[in-house]
Amino acid sequence: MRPGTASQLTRDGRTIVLAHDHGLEHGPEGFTEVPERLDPEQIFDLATHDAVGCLAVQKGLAETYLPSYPEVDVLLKCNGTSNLWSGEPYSPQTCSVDYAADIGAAAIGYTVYPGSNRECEMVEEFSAVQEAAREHDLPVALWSYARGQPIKRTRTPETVAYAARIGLELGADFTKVKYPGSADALGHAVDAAADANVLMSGGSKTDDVGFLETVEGAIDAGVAGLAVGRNVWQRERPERMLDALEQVVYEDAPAEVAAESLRPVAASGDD
Ligand code: FBP
Repeated sequence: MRPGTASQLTRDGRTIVLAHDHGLEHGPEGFTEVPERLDPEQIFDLATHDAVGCLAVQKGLAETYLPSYPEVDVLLKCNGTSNLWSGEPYSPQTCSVDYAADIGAAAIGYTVYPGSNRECEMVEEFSAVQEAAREHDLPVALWSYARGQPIKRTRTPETVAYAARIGLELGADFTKVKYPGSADALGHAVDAAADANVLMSGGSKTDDVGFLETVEGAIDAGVAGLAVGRNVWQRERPERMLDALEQVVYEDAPAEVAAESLRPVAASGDD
């Protein structure tokens, strides 16, 4: 990481990346319970919430919708794969950094699958992207997800800590890792990443308070924030979850206090 670059996306050292590359990564199935969110305008509207440090999307969404939302900071995912692909994990580049900068990206995102038989290609491709991002003074977030034929278990504390360390070694400003199952294990990953910022991946939608408790534990463990998708936009009232996350991530509020934001306010009839 380059000292100072990460601060372009953080508030007092923390951030929430609203992840919405799922249309490519997971396909329409991810929208079954919230079909209205297939409309990217709903997501760009959501990304104007104060809690959101930036919105992670692929270039198609950025090209189409960013011109109408100049107030949204877009983290452009420069590679990606569909769920239809069933080979050894690999994520081909979908956008150059020059093009991302041209269309107004505020940051660059890239996935590497450490442990995949195609890791060498991905690391080489990421290295070129990271250096190009430096030329444009854009922060870089690495999605570092260990998976592939040699990886038996993708979320052990050691595997996730290794994934976090790889972000520091490859020069990412933020390294997004999967939740390794406990705050202690996440703390181990934070230690392994040293001065590089670790972001916790949100994962599939869970219950409200349970998710906020996990986030509280992650903040206590030293992560710089979250990159979260489904646990926000798959909810009926995603802005309420962002209200709650804002308190936990930026204000160190306990989960049970922040969870009050998820309750309907009877007096205003806002339910
Ligand atoms: P979620 O918070 O919904 O888990 O999103 C985080 C994310 O990294 C997305 O950016 C990406 O589309 C997805 O998870 C990939 O997850 P996986 O490869 O495990 O399906």
